[in-house]
Amino acid sequence: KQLTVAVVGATGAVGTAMMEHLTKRNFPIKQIKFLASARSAGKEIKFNNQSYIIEEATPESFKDVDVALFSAGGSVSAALAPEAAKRGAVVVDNTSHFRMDLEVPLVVPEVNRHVLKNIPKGIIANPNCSTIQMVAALQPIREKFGLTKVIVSTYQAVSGSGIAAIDELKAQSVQWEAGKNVEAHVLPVKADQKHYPIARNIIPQIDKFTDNGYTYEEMKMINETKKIMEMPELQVAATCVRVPVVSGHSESVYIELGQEATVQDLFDVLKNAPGIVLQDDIANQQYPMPIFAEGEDPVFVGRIRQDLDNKKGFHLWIVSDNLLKGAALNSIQIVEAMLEDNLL
Ligand code: A2P
Ligand code: 11C
Repeated sequence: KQLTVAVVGATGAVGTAMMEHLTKRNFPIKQIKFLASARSAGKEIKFNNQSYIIEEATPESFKDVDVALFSAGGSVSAALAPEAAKRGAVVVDNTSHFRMDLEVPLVVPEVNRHVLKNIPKGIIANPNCSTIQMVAALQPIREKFGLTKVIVSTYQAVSGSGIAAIDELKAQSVQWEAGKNVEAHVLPVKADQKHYPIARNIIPQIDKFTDNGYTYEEMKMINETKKIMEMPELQVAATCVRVPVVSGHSESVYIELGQEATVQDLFDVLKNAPGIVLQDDIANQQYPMPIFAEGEDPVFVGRIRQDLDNKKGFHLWIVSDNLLKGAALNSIQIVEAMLEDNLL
């Protein structure tokens, strides 16, 4: 089946990755349109060696669209995703806006593709990038050994915060080298009061703070993990940190299983898990790193160690390209899963 597709936020960091991956995966496209803000309307964009004109996203943009891939920010999704769904499009939304809505499935195909059977609002949510790579790696372990607790600290790349943050890291690196004043306008959060340099720094704030002292990013990891894994009872804690890496989120994850296991048991499970590459050979200094994960599809897992005090406890290091499995690729895989299951 060939689909008419709209990419909303086509000029952004995720939108660009979305376009590259639609081509790379030979996605069955009948027609495609590229939507962004009025600022970009009329500009040319290249897709699959052809030129297209970017259009401003409006409710009418979605007439006759089968699948709308949204990554233009929460407020754009809030306003336009229901309009797209009303016009018959299946929406895959990359923002956090609808994720915790009980009538919106939140999907990582390797974990819970079965929920795609029921899409009451015509909207499917793509989880937060740092959540996706973690649950993709934990699901096969959980299936075999159970899971009771997750404590994660993230090391997140600037591209998670969009093109402006990538530009800022690059500009600040040049400013440092030249001995100039380092200017910070974007990170940690464009809309928050203070901004700090990310070049030569790490920032323990991603998204704004909620009332309980955790940031929204941390609460997203906690709540989305429970929803996707269908484990409201799972104990989850997260600390989310921005590091001066362009793309590729890294995570140090401590887990407690439902039963005792060995490192070799976890190797065996992860070696055969879909979408996972086990990269754990310390004798040869093999472990996942963002510089090698950038541009790659899989979730890389390594540094697996048994906790020294708890035989059910394990430490893992999980790395994946946040713009790919964390965003564009997972969105495309959701549509591919629907096609395979005859849901479109
Ligand atoms: P534009 O380039 O026209 O501003 P990023 O996350 O990399 O910053 O990208 C954000 C994406 O969201 C861009 O494609 C941007 O388009 C798009 N966008 C921002 N505001 C709107 C809007 N009001 N309507 C549609 N797209 C928008
Ligand atoms: C980041 N994880 O790295 C964020 C970006 O909820 O979709 C994705 C935000 C979201 O900044």
